[in-house]
Amino acid sequence: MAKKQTITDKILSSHIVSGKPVRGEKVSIHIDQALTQDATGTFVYLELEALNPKRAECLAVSYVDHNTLEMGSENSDDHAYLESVASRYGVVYSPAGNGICHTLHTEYFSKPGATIIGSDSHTPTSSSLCAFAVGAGGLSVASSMAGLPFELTYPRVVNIKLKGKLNSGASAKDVVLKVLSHFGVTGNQNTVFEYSGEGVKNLTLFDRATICNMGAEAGVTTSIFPSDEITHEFLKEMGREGDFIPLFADEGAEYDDSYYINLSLLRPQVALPHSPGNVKSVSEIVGLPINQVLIGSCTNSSFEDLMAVYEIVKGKRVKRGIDAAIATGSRTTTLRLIKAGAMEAFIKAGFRIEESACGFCIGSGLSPQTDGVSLRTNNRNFEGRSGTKSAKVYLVSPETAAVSAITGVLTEPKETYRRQYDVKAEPIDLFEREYNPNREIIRLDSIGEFPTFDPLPDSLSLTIGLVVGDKITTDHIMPAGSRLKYRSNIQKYSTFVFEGVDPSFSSDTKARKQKGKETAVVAGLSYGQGSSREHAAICPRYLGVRAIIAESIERIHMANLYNFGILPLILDNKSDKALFKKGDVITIVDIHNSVKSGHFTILCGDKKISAGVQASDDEKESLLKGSLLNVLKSKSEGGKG
Ligand code: MIC
Ligand code: SF4
Repeated sequence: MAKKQTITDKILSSHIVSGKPVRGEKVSIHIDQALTQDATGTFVYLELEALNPKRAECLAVSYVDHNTLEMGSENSDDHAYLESVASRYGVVYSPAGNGICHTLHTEYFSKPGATIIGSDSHTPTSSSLCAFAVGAGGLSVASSMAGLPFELTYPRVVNIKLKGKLNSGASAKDVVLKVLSHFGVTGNQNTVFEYSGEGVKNLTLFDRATICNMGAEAGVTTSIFPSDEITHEFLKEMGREGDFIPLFADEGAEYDDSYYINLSLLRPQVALPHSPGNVKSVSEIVGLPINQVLIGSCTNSSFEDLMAVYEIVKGKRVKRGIDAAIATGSRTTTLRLIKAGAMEAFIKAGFRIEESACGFCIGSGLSPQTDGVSLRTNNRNFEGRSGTKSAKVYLVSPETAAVSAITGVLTEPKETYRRQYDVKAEPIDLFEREYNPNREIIRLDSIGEFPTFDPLPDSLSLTIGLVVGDKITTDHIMPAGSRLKYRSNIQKYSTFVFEGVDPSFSSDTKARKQKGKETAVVAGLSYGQGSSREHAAICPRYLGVRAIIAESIERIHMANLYNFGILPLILDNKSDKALFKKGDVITIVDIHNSVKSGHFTILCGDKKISAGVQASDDEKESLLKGSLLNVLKSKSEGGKG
């Protein structure tokens, strides 16, 4: 009898190019769609240029949504490059102002059964439409665009069963905060959360999008909802009925684990500073004084989310002293809100209306006051990400944010504000679709030189440049906010590596490199969680970091380390971390054989410490050659010769 399949099994088995569909094994899959955003995108396209296919081999969309502030010419220079290179390779282009990549991709491109790769960790938002959408480093996205398969570990699948219906002020954000409080933000690599149960039909498409989006905070590969009548209706409304296919797990499919949530019993939740996994019920901390309320981001900026806000704030005013702002996720939502009369109500209530973009979520504007308390509907509250190191960011649903904006303190919403409206979504022609192989690519000042990466030597003597604790995020490694505009210039951006952790790290590491000496960083659990930014590997590598020695490393960051030739050494005994001190000089010998066997011995003074690298053959090749780009380039040159 044929094996009963999960949704994950169904999509992956129809896309496998090589490898066996066995949990924990590496498989390569064909990719149907790729998305990029500007902050990671300039590098994706510089890499695509290096690979130089005739044109993008899959449906690819380049969104401009992160760096839209344009304080100085850097962002505009990047946009000019992105527009021209999109035309050159036949990539669909979405200019600044259209909205956030994940919201737009869900509205206009994602479809049931598709495989999607994106240079952004929240790409799983598109799995709300029953696609298999994963975040990845830029080079992995560029190679998918060049037509190469994408390698991943065949995931374990956790069934999250929903029953009942949300009420009493709870909404989708509270569901995913509950999931995060149960699973935490570490130790969920190579896992998919598949949602099922009768409660699923009570969640709208954008409720599902919020839940899939924040699965990224748990570190899972993706989170998937079935393709049902809600999916069908959504695609019809967006003029894409032809993209619909029903898709469910087989009755009796085998899961690796399951978790139940009764939506009817769920109450509003809040993630406390500085982690999305630090969750409590709002009722436990009601009355907390706040300074700022920000509603929007790729998590809670849909029509339904903002109409719930409208129901709460219409005819009222934001409390004096509270800085309150709203940003829609896309132009589609903005137009619909205008038609429904909600924009007028927001303006009269005293909200600032922001552009449809990432904005405050990535610390691009609206940084809170010193020590300020900010209530936000976005998905990450890492220390300093808001642009104010001393600020405390709390993550809540749009309902909780809206009632609190009126009272001026954290307040629990008690009723249901979600209703049905007659105003339907209207698809708009927002995208530039052009393929001009002769298009001249525009390279203005912001676009720096792409660094080169020398192969891995057989022995290394490295100075421990930094020892850090658990849950070091990519925002710690490569800050965004006001530094984001240097993303296309590694020489400049690398001056900010670990800025908030150790301000002299960058200059010390670079000075060491100039003397011919290289560096290692020692970390605890879950190193590199958060964003997909490959700059968190490229910039340290540029400064001379050759190894990360850690208790564990998160999936996307691990792939970025392989892609740019940094050794990710996982300690066999976690307690050995205590043996390393900043300034120690370590030696690693017989590296080439160690990469092949996966077993390393690190010599630190008179101590011998064992560590491992669990890489696939392709990842090993990338480590040895110094970067995946070197591997791909040598293959294509070999092919030509
Ligand atoms: C984020 O939410 O951290 C970002 C900014 O969208 C990143 C991508 C980036 O760093 O450009 C992500 O999630 O991958
Ligand atoms: Fe943009 Fe924030 Fe979403 Fe990242 S999490 S894509 S910065 S809105």
